[in-house]
Amino acid sequence: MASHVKEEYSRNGYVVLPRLYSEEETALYKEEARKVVEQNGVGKEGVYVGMAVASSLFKKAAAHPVLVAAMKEIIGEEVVFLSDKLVFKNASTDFGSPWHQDYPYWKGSHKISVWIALDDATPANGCLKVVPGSHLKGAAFHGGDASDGLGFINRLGDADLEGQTVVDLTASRGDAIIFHDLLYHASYPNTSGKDRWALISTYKDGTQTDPEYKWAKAAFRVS
Ligand SMILES: O=C(O)CCC(=O)C(=O)O
Repeated sequence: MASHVKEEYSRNGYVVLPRLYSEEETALYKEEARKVVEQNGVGKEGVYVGMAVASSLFKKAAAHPVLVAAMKEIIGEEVVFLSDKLVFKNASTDFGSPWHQDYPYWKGSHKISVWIALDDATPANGCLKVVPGSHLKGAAFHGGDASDGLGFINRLGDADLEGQTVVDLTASRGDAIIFHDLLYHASYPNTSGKDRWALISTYKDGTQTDPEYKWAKAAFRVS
């Protein structure tokens, strides 16, 4: 069956899989994520890396067959899950993520991430925003000011965004947004007082050799 996944991903640098996870699955993941946060905390950055290490439920989520099929279209036959993280925003952890590409964090081969909504996400509670097609510009210099202590040490500067078309990616619980590691993306602060939790999982082409990634503790082939 012809699929839009590869074409859309190649053109825009991202593609949405609506309702990849059911209401029940998403509720279960949020509940499990809450337990992980209670046990480990997320600090001021609102980020907890290693959900699939903390719970086998997230390992299972990472291998969802529809997601794996989409990844295979984009990556090829050998799809490896590397790691995942919870990005947690609520009334007290309300940061917006600054504009960046993910590539400076990964290095080596290109990685593909999937942003999974554990809550409905809008500009009011911190949904993603992207510059469609920006992945075609190549790796940008990340010289933006990172002195606010919120993490995200790699930041694009204002000039990189000048004149660019920005699209808000509102999402429903269970939606998955697959995106290229060169896509310019950011997220809104959460001004709603309500939760905006997202699970972000990262994959790579298993045929590519890479530096040793210490953070990829739960890496496994999913295809
Ligand atoms: O979920 C968010 O608020 C954005 C996270 C993000 O941009 C990232 O982790 O690369």
